[in-house]
Amino acid sequence: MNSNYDLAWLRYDKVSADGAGREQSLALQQLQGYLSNIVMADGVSSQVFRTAIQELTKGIGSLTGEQPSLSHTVEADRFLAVGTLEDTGNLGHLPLLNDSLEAAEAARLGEEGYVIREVAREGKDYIVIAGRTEKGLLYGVFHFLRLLQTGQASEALDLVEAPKYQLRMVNQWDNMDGSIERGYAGQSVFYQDNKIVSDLTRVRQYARMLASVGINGIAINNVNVHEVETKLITPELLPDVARVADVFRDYGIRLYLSVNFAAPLELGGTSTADPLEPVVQEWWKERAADIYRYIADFGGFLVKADSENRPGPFTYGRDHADGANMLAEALEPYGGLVLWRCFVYDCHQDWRDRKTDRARAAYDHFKPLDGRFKDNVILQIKNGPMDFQVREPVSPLFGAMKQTNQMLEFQITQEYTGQQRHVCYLIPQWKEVLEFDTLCQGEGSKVKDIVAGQVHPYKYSGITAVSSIGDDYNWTGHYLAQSNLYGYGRLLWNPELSAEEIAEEWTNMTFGDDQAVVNTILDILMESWPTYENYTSPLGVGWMVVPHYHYGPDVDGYEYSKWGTYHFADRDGIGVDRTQATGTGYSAQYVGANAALYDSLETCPDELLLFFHHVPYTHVLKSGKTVIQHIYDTHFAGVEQVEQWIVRWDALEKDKLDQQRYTHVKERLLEQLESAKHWRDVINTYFYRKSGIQDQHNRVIY
Ligand code: GCW
Repeated sequence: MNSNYDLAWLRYDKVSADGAGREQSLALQQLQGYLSNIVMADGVSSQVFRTAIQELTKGIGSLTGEQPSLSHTVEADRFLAVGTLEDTGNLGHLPLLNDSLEAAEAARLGEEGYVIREVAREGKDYIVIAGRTEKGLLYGVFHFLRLLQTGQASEALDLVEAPKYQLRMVNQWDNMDGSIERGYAGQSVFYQDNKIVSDLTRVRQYARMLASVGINGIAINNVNVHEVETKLITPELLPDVARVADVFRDYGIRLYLSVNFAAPLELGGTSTADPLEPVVQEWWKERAADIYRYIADFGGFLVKADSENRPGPFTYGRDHADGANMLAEALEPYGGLVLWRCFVYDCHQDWRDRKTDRARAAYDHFKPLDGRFKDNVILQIKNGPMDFQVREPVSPLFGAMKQTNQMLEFQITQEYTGQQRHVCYLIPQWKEVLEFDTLCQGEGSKVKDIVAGQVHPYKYSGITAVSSIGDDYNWTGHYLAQSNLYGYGRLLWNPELSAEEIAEEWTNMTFGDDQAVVNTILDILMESWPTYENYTSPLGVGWMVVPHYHYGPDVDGYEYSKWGTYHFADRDGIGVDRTQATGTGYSAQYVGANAALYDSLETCPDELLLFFHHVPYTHVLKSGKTVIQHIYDTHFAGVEQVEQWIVRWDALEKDKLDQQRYTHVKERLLEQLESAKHWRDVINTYFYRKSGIQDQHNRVIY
């Protein structure tokens, strides 16, 4: 494993009074008096508290070039006060905050929120960073450092923050041989040679990065649980898993494991994995007892069952509620959760079968089970009904189950969005998903509120995502792809932040505040998702990628396969008829006006047209263009956009950016350009040959 790493957005580059970083340094100068003394409230001492203090001293030390002093007593007139409201909250005889905190604010803090506020008392003037708990304090510290880094801190600070979501997780698809399923940034930082690595330095650094954006849970192994990984829940490997849990605990992050549903059969010598067999139930209870002996705060199990050839309850004629509940019962005495994935579909479909529709699968399997799951089960649902395509509708399963906890699954790793060779900033896509109004309880039943348990009163809910990191020096393969990991955490903390705000924060923290650099990067990020969509598969139809590998175009790669991912292009038209009258009826899984919107050719939004309808190439879009002309135009435009980015990158003064990052990004942009041209020419040529229709602008099509 590569043990060298970039500090990502936690660089804390020292800010000087001139040149780059001027904005920050002005803010720092104002705060100088406060920053040199940190006073800790009495009574707090946990490991997370120590982490918070370490982060604060390290961050301030690095940003100002001066190590702050640390004490329990108030000597200076100005200082930074840190503590928790749960404990005594006193600074000697001075109150930390309690009496300046309104009851309503205090209630809003919850378990993980914090206050940052200037307090003036008895001739002392101090900035307080306080959480209700140590975890809240840790998040408050990272927020404060972010304000310093981005030049937004001032002495008039006054803010109260709490996360929108209860579970804010990442899922590693790491295997113990060191490979990462759909990983595009090197090998695993967790495993090597079928063992958990002994040096956890990079894991610790990863924990810092995650905690700095508020992540509080991690599943550390691939949902496809292979032979060796099946043993992670046994005493043979638990001591090592516990070492990893210790690292994450220091940063307020709970550890989860993906489990193999057939584990009792494969490891335990039982003759079945039937969830209703007492011997199987007993086996899982014993494993739970083992796990909690090693990891008292273990989060729970993540399960991919009856999905893409993984074992599951269907083998025994049982359903997913039977399967999930059996595991939930084993974890229940310890407060553990079962995160049960809904990515269940027929991956052995006959392409000739026009009735089966993979998009329908999750809803068809799970909706009828509403009310049958135990309350420590959470259904984990991918954002769309297919599989993390550049454009998909939102899964109609969100909100469709009133009595079953739900959480949302995004994909940070760019499996279908350029594999971290192309820039594709995904926050705008995720925001569209979160803002989608399902109408499940009438208007205003948005996905963002459903998965916060604010539409139906779920006991557990939240958001998770497949991580994008590996042991590459820069963590994410493409340096600019760090923005997706950063932005993911920020969005989960506060989904009201705009994609631009998040991008700007990240860019400032990572690249400083040179306006030309910041503007160039910001523009590239903000244009990147629509650009990627432009030169890849059109109008929501998806796929058209090289099978299995999923990078680069292969229009018919999946067309005659078993995977249920078709576009049905012929000489007259293209698209999947998912309407109620003549298609698969998928559109009826949406509620009321949404079902009608997608079902009708007149109202269906352009960008999803081919997801829901099969239309002639001459069909006129709302944009006024025909489908075929749209395909040609967007594919030419997509390539031109990437060309423009390269022009802008070249125009940056090289000394404003370090050579390493400058050249790296340039190389990736050049690769993206080549790939985009390939996409353009393959797609345009394919549809020109199918349809025989000329480009109105007579551009080169082969
Ligand atoms: O999109 C598919 C990926 C698989 C992945 C699966 C899943 C972990 O191509 O590699 O398996 O999704 O989400 O389970």
